[in-house]
Amino acid sequence: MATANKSTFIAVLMGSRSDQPVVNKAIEVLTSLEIPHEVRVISAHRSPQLLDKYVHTAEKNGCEVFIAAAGMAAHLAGAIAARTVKPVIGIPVDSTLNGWDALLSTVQMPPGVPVATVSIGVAGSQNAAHLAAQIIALKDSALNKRLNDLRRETAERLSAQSAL
Ligand code: RP5
Repeated sequence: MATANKSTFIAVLMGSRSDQPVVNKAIEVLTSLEIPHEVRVISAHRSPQLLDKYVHTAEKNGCEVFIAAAGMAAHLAGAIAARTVKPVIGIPVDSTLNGWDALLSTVQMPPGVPVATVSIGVAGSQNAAHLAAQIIALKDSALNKRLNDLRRETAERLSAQSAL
């Protein structure tokens, strides 16, 4: 898994290795956009001390956005948001109840401690990476251009395929 250097990076966390197939979609997007990222498996419930240490260390080392994927009682993104004012994006993983449990656990944060929650599963995972990229692009003009190029290329490709 990729490890970021000291400059700005995105931290991608998952609550369990069983979340990895979903998280891989976010990693693919971050890699294709050439955004430095660091990937960790840390559970909010099973390894809370490690989570505490990781969030503070990552922030000190240049993490600008946290992405957190978890299933079931998905408190990972919220637990990160409780420890930092960097933007936190939550991916609800569809491991049980079609992901409804994780969606509600991730999105229903109390006022003042937001988690930007994307849709359930692989589509949400891709969007988490795109949203994180858009946040980083606020201060990175080269990345901003790559994102606009990607939107234009997608529109052109779909336009070319539009005739039935
Ligand atoms: C959550 O519980 C994890 O994010 C995972 O989605 C789910 C099940 O975890 P495992 O039992 O597969 O480790 O904390």
